[in-house]
Amino acid sequence: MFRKILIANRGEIALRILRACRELGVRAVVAYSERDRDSLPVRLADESICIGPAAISQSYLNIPNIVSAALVTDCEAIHPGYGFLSENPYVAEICDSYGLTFIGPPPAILEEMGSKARARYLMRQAGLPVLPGSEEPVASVVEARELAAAIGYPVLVKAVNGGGGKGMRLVHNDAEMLRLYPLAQVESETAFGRSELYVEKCLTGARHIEIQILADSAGRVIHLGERECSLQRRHQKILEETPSPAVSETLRNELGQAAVSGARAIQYAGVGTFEFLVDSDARFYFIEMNMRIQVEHPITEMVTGVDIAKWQIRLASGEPLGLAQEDVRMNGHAIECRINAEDPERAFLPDIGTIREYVPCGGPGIRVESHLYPGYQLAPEYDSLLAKVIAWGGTRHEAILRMDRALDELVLNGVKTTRPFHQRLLKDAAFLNGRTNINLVESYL
Ligand code: MV4
Repeated sequence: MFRKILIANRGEIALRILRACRELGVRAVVAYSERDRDSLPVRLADESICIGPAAISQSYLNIPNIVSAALVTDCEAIHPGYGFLSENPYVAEICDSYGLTFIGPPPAILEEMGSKARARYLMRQAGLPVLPGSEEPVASVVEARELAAAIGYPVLVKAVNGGGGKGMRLVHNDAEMLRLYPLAQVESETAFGRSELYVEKCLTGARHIEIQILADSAGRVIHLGERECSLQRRHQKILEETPSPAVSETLRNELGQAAVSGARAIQYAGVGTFEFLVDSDARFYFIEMNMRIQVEHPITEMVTGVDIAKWQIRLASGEPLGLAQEDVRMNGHAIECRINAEDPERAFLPDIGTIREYVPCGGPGIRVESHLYPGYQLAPEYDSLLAKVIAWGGTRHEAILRMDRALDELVLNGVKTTRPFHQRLLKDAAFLNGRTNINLVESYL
C-alpha cells in the first residue's frame, strides 16, 4: 500500500478520496489552486500544496506543476479523481517515467479505450453487442454520409476522443449531415483538442445503464451491478439510481457478464464503468467505457457495501481483488441527486455567490458528499456541483421517501440550486412508475 498520495482534484471528490486515504492509513496531499486555498479538502488534508492560479489550465490541468507537486511532497502516487486529468494517457505515462503510480488503468488502455470508435471495435471483438456504426474515425463528411445512408437515419455523430455526450450531434438526414458534421468537428476540436468523429446508429427512447467493474492486475474482474443514468440534461447526469427499475435479475447478469468479458478482453485494471443503451425489449448495446471513479459511485457503494474509492487505491497499489462475484449482493435501493449551483427557473444558468447557510441533511439512509461550509465562496472557474445527496432505502419507494425528506431538510442558502427541480422530479408520475428513459428530462423541461 502507498505511504502518501497526491490528490490532483478538488471539491467533493477530493474529500471522498481524502476519506478513503484516511481509512487506508495513507497520508494525503491535496493539490489546490489559489482559488481553493480555503477549501475544505485543503483544511482536512494531512498536507496541501498550491499548483497554480485559479484558471483550470494553469492548475488542475497543469501537468508539470502536478507532477512536480507529487515529487516535492514525496508522494508515491497521483489520484486524478474524475474530470480534469483522470483519463489522460500522457499523464499516466509521465507518472510511470517519474516512478509515480497513476491511480487509474495503464496508459495503453487509456489510449485505446479513450478512442470511443476503437472501444466499439474492441468490445465487438470481445463479443459485446454494439450498434451499427464506424469503428474507425470517419475520414470526411462524404464517408459520414455514405455510412449514415447505409445504417439508416437517425444517426449520432460523436467525437472519437469525446465522452459524456459532448460534441454529439443527432442527424436525421443527409442535408443535416452536411450542416452538422462540421459543427461537430469544431466542437470536438474545442472540447478535446481532436476533431475526429465517428458515426453510430441512434437508439431512441432507450435507457442509459452503466455497469461498475473492479479489476486487479492479475486478471480478476467482478461487477457491482448497474446504475440507471437516463435522467440527464444536456449530457449532465441529474439523478442516478440503483438498481434500475428496468433491469431484471437476468438482464443484470447479462450486462454484468458483458462488462466483465469486455474488461478481461482488454486486460483492464482498476475501477471502470461500461456504458450501455438498453431498449424496451431489454436488448443492450455497448456505447463507451469510463476509466475513472465516477460522480455517481456512492449509490453502488450504498447498495453493495463495497467501498469503490478504497478499492481503486488498493488495486492501483497492486493488491489483489479480495472480492469474488458471489460475495457481491445488492441490498435495497439508492438514489443520488446532484445539487448544482444552477437556476432551474433560468435554463439552469450557473449561479455564484457565498454559501450563507449550510446545514446538511441526515437521518436514516442519507449520505451527503459535499465540500461546502457556511461562508464558502463559490468559484466561477469550476463546475457547479455543490453536493450529492444519496438516499438509501429497503425499497425504491423508501429511498424516494427519504430523498424527499432529505431535500426538504437540507439548509443551503446563498445561491440558486437545482434542489427544486429534483423535488419536482421525485413527484413526477413517470419517474415514480420507474418509466425513466433518456427522453424524460428533455420532455420534462
Ligand atoms: C447514444 C444514445 C443513443 N444512440 N448513442 C449520451 C452520453 C454518452 N455517454 C452516450 N450518450 C448517448 N449515446 C446512440 N447510438 C443516447 C445517449 C444518451 C443521451 C442522448 C441524448 C440525450 C440524453 C441522453 C442521455 C443518456 C444517453
